[in-house]
Amino acid sequence: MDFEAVAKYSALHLKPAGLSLQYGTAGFRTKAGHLDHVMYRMGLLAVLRSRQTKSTIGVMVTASHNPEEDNGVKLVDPLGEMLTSAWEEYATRLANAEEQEIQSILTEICQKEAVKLHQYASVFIGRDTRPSSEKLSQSVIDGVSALGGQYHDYGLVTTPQLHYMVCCQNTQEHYGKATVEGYYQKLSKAFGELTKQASSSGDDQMCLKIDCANGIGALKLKEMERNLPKKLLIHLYNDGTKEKLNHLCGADFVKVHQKPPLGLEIKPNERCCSFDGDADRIVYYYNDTAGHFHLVDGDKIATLISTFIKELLMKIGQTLKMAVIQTAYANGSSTRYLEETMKVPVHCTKTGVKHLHHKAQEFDIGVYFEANGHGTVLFSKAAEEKIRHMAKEEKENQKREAAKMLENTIDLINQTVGDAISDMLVIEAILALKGLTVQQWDAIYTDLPNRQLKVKIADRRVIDTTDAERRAVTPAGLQEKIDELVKKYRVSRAFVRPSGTEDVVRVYSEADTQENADSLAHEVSLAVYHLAGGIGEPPQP
Ligand code: G16
Repeated sequence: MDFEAVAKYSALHLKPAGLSLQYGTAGFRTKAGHLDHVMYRMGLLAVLRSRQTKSTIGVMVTASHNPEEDNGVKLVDPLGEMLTSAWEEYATRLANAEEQEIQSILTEICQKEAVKLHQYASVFIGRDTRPSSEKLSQSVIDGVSALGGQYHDYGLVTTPQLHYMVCCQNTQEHYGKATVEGYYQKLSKAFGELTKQASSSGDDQMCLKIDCANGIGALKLKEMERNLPKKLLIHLYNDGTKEKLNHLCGADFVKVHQKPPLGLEIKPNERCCSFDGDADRIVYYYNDTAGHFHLVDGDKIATLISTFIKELLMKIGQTLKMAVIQTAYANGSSTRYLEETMKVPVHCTKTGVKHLHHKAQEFDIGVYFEANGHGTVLFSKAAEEKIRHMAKEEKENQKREAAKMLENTIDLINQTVGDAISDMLVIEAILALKGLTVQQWDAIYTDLPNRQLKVKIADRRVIDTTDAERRAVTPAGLQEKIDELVKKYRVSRAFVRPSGTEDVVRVYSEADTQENADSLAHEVSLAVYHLAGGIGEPPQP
């Protein structure tokens, strides 16, 4: 290893004294000004991971749903999935190392992971539209170069596009072409084929208003639009030309505040959706004729997609094992509907796509979605082969057509990670094929009233959780207090967990009425504030 080069470049990317960061739910995230050294060091780490896996590794500079002033970095493993957890630990150690420790940590990783130093290394780099992202991605490039790795800088891309291209590259383009244009072509073709099969039920135009969170989604949808069939009419809002990223808009804002984003006027019954800052999440919504806002979140997306797939599987007579993976945030009504009405097994994991993704891999077909709209569908190799074979060889027309629909669905879905563009196209196609309006989709089940809040505490690491984050183990007395509060309300549930992307504790509640859900969330917030070291003003109702 060329330690001289590493040291020379390191001196240009010094760590601020006393700063300690953790590789969280989706990589490192904090104020952009604190991240230069982290980016450089993740460039170093990506080279080692690339040499160890003999594959291309991705580095995405983004803080996704966080405010514009923040930034972050996510590492992408060979098949487009999130970095494996053992390497998350190395990432944290490297990010927090003092200057003089970098060399020994790199050496240790190489020894433990049998990294061959002369192995070719390749890193794909992408970034979101934050003003700080360009400079930070240069720091990643310095890290890659210091260790003699090759890189391809894709510049401005959505996070899922980078995941997709890493996967394409490492599967010798079996998954698709490792270019943004290749991504557009693959998805557009699958969408066109799938919706062609809907044309017998009418040639209606599909109209959708999209809030792009003032982020990268707007740029990429504008590029993609010319590939898409004309009958999909999309109108883009919050395209980043005027307002700040994620400010009072975007999927996270809409989901948490349960109200429409700024900058998008909704006429009654119009179908609308919001992306987040790096376009890996999506939620739908509409206003009814009385002007009431209705959110159609990740749980309802999972329900729509899994119902569609299950019906097709029945048509083709396949008994492939399908499951839906959720987190503690999943609305109780959605879990009940899936298990009791749809008879689909449901599993709960910790928050973070990486956890859901791994669980989903255990099934022939794993549909995973977080309530916040982050999710996708995974098809096992065997399931995919069976479906593709039937789509080609099946003699019975009806069965073959259903298999073709499944095949096009597979091609339309970005199986590497949750992808707002791909998910949006899947949803639009399903609605068209099933002839459903957004209201009919929403009416599949009724959400239990719920509330999400944030509490600031001095050190969020004092909260430790268990049971897929549904119970707090520490600090002492907190869970007992939550249990006591939950008992005061009907059909109620609440939990708290430290965020892995923001310096806050998240509180979630559900109850029989919105008033009760709000009141339970507030009381739990107060308990967190008093028992876990709250800072600033106590939470207000
Ligand atoms: C990231 C993760 C998601 C997670 C979200 C919030 O999303 O990829 O899986 O749900 O953070 O995580 P936390 O509650 O730990 O802050 P994104 O869209 O911000 O990358």
